[in-house]
Amino acid sequence: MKRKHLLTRRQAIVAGLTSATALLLPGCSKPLPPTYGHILRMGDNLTYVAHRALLPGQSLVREYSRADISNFPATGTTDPGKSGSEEYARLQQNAFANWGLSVEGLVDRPGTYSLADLQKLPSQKQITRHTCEEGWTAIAEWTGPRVSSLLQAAGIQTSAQFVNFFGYDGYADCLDLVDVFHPQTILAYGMNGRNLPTQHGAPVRLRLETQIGYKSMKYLQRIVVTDHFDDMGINGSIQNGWAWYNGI
Ligand SMILES: Nc1nc2c(c(=O)[nH]1)N[C@H]1C(S)=C(S)[C@@H](COP(=O)(O)O)O[C@H]1N2
Ligand SMILES: [Mo]
Repeated sequence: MKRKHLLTRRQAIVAGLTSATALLLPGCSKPLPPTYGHILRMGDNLTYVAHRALLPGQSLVREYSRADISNFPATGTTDPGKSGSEEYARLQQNAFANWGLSVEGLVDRPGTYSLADLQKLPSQKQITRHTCEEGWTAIAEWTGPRVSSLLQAAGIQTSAQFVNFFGYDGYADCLDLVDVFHPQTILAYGMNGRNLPTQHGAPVRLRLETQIGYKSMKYLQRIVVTDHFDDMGINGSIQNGWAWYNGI
């Protein structure tokens, strides 16, 4: 998909931040997530408020060309089957034929969506830059349906506010609906034209292009739509000292 307004997002942020009054815009009508008001996280709060105020139109991140695709390191968990998840190891043995993404919570049609179900949804390809908090970046092409397509297929209810994501390695995280419904937020089952490799989150990972790398959860198992913010306890990012919102 060719996209014209590639620089809009960064330009909007820079333009907005240089104007001090912009932070006072009443663009963020929803309250901040309740457990997110920690003093050490004030800067992140500011980022969250500024992004939500300045980027109401879900502006797109930059997309690259095939020639830009780079070497791509794998970090964090690189094989849940070898690091403690028997369930994942069993799915692996069967080439993920029995894998399914459980969709729960505030949806009219909760259930398990197989790889074939996800592949039936309209899919898109995007070549984007991944930025890890460790200080490296890498570019790859990702293929899969938008998270919004799945949630619409599942009948997301109007009371929805957040979506919680769970991975086979015990990771848990949550996103607000602005990020969930961003047009480049996808459930990637393909990477660089092949099935998503194990070290990068097989069979399906989240690609959340609007935030830093650790928010793109690998090894997806379950998603739950809720009407309240949940810090996800010790499996979530906040209690481990990571920012819940880390927009780029
Ligand atoms: N389930 C799960 N998702 C995860 C991680 C992880 O360890 N487990 N690591 C995160 C981090 S810190 C980064 S930078 C990216 C790394 O993705 P990659 O291994 O494909 O490079 O995945 C993110 N998602
Ligand atoms: Mo990372």
